[in-house]
Amino acid sequence: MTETLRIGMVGYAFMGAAHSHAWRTAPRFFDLPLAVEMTALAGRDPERVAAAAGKFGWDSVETDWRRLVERDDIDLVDICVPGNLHAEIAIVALEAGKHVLCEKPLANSVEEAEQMTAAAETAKAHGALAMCGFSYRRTPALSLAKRLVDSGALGEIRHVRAQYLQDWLTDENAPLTWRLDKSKSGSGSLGDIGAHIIDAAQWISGSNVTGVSAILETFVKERPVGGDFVGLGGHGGTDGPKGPVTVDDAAVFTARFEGNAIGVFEATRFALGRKNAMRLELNGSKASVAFDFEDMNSLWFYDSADGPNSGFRKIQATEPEHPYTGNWWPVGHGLGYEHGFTHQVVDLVNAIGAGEQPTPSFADALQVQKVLAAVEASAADESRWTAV
Ligand code: SOE
Repeated sequence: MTETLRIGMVGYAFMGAAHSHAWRTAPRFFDLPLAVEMTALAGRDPERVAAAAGKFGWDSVETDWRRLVERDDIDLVDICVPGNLHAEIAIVALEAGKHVLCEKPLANSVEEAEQMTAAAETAKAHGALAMCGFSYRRTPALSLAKRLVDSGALGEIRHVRAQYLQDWLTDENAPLTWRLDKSKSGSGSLGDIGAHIIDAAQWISGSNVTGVSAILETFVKERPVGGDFVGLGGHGGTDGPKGPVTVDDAAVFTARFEGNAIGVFEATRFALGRKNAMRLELNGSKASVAFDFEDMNSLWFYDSADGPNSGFRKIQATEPEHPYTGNWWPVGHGLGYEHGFTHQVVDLVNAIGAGEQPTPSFADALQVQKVLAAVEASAADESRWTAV
């Protein structure tokens, strides 16, 4: 009989919804080595957590995450709360012998990420496995880009060009939610969405960032507080009290990678008209790939071997041969944002079933955290700025 993996999830807002959908859907479309049970959902507000559990299909609720972690009928703890809570929950869960899936960025500081990575190493020796949720790795077209780079099709990687552009903070009266409070989120656009492109760039190129030169900017210094603001963006009203935004609104940096590659990164939630433009382009000595999440089912590929009349060609990454897609629709009908989270669960459950380290590991996510910290240190060091 198939063994069961009993999930306990902490948090039920945007990421909680995405993860709930993934836990519900993964076993229905993929053959998994373990059955999945959505056992318990934790959140502080009894009414809201009960409503979320009913809506998303969790069997029971807890109003204290510690109670959830202590339960004997929980095998895996899925952390979908703001970054300031990641380290404590993950470490307690790993020490209790639970597997852990933790949303990105792994932590709010390198120190916390190091502690989490150490806890994950210790737990692994006892069979408990930890993974960080950089879900975009599981977008079929990006996975295909990784496959092409690994096959040597691009040759030596020279340029990495990465952008993550959104616009949900452009309204100056969008409320001061936790993503704008450094004590909760660690950083702004940098950690929220810059972390994704740092992870994707390092993963696909197969080399880590070794140094950066950065600028950060906060365009809107104060925003409406009070009220019951949840979610992204929105409008907080113009007459009430305001509080300080303590994170970056935009991050721009150049980078060097191991090997000879150089990179340019940009992360902002102020790029009007760009909704979820997570873009990546890699230029190698033989070929290039380019991707934009706003056209997420496609990967653009330029191969110099095609000769002088070649150009970028669009690969529809929806064929059964492409990563993950064979388990979905019959003839390339296409996938969406939520599928990356489902594939993340599939890969995690497969790794747990095989007793193997899932990726990205906490150590991989610690490397991203080090890049985030280097960007902040570089931006704060005014002596590196050359005035014109
Ligand atoms: C908000 O910018 C956000 O929800 C991020 O927090 C997610 O990680 C990203 O997938 C979509 O945008």
